[in-house]
Amino acid sequence: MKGRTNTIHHCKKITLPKVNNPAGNLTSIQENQEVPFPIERIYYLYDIPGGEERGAHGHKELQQLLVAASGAFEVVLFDGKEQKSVYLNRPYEGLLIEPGMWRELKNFSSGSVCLVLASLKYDEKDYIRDYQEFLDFKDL
Ligand code: T46
Repeated sequence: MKGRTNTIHHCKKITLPKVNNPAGNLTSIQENQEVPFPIERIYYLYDIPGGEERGAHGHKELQQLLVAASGAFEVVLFDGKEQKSVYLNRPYEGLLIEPGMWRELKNFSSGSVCLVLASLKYDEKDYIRDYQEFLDFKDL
């Protein structure tokens, strides 16, 4: 299971295609092209009250692309040993998160929308919501 051995260095910010138009820009995302996985699910976080944080869990198998479709927010990734913080504030950039990352989402700007493309359907069994269990999963 790759989630056990993945590190934060397997997660990266990517630039998505942007079609510029004076009438408004457009970005498209295609499975197995801009995202390296089949897209099984799309969901989005919105109406996030100021000061709220989301996440604080890991996934065993799930791959995701996070996009700040509107506004901005910070994603902090931990692999159990190292951590990095990624700021998303452009609708043509995405953060690829590989399985086996503890993540925390914070500092949401007012009106921000976090769009998520996911490789699997929703399954609570894929979640690790306890940090010690996460470290055990990572064999740390
Ligand atoms: C992640 C971050 C960025 C569903 O019923 N279906 C779904 O597809 C999802 C994602 C969640 N839910 C339910 C499960 C909980 O009862 O919605 C509730 C809130 O989910 P959660 O507390 O996991 O929400 P976040 O914002 O902390 O995390 C979500 C995703 O779960 C997670 O994969 O990486 O967004």
